Amino acid sequence: MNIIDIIVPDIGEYKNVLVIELAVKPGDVIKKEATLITLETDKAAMDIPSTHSGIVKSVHVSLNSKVSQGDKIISLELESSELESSDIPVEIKPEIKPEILKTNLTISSDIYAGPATRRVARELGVDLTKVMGTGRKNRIVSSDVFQFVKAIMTGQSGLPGVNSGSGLFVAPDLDIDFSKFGAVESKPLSRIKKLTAANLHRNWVKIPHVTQFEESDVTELELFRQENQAEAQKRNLKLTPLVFIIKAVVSALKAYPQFNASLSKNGEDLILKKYINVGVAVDTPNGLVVPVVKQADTKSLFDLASDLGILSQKAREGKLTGQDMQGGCFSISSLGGIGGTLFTPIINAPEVAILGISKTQIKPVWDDKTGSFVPRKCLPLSLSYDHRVIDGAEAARFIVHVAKQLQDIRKLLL
Ligand code: CAO
Repeated sequence: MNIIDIIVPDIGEYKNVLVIELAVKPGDVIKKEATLITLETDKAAMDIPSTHSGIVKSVHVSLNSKVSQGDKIISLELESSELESSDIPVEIKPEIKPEILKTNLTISSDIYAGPATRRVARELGVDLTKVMGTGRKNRIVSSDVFQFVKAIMTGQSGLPGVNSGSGLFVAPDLDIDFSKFGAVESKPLSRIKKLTAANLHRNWVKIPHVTQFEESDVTELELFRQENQAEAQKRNLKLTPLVFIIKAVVSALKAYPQFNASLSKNGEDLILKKYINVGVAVDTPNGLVVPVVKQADTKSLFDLASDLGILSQKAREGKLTGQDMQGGCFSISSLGGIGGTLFTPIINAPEVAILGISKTQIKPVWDDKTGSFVPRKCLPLSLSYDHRVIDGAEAARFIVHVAKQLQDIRKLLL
């Protein structure tokens, strides 16, 4: 038997270089130039090819181990045709990784992809565990990697090639076996949850969010609301604070039209809308949906209460139509019926801002007239806005406007 050792060749000044891929195992029949291992330094990734053809008898390195020039990589039983060949010089071309899409590279020996595909993935910084293979036996081919990158760059999810039901980047260490630490149960995400997850993730990553907080003294408003509750009930309606908040938001959208807008596709223009449709986040057993109260600026408090009642009921029964959820200009997410103090809602693109509502609390507020603290009902507001479109000062003016409208019921009803 003619067995030779293939060693790490001259790799320049590098020493103790990390083995990031192991492409062979004992028993493999390999051809000359086949990749044996891939090394990664802080600047480059390089494949180390075999200098001969033959059968791998043993592998002397392991994944994540470190090697230097001269270290044994494998022992190879030479093919008969190789017996006469002498040492073949090997040229190693370091591949400088571009500074784009540098996701955490996850190393997995279970990935079914050839060295060329792996190289493409490395160059683009793509984690192959997230790519779905379309080749034979689900082998990942180069076009799958390009498709994956395209899906991410164009903000699309659910495309072939993106190996995640929700189109999300999954944390690289999610192949942990959690059952090692205790009992677990795996539950599939609902279709709505997957769609919401992909949208929220895209919006969070793509839109530079800032959240501005404010509090509104709604003591008078709450009195008015209670006084009119009986009348609402006669009409089979419920006057919740949200109805008044929609009114206040409509007023603020009229005063600050840049909030009633979307960026154009090329990002060069702001499209100002001359209609006011307000989306309302509704919590349903299957996940979050955002039906839209259409032409909110033309509606009375009772009309708004009626729309809200119908839409939230349809949402909870899973009966919303595409039409019900289209055309929103600005969204409101109210957690006021649940509790909590303040939160940072995520903008519902292509809208440019969203108002979060938390639970009204009784607080001591300083009263200049009496020179004392008096108990007042305070409603916490959180306005998240797209900072590419809206300046901080504009956001502060908008939220103060909303707060003042709610504070002074006469203004609201005008
Ligand atoms: N402070 C104190 N109480 C409030 C309040 C507030 N800000 N907002 C509502 N309430 C009260 C209501 O008056 C009502 O009280 P009663 O039961 O005594 O009449 C109770 O809380 C429940 O209100 P509601 O939830 O039925 O009605 P709503 O109009 O406030 O909200 C809807 C409707 C559909 C928006 C809401 O039910 C819902 O689904 N909210 C969750 C939205 C969500 O999940 N957002 C998070 C999205 S992720 O960013």
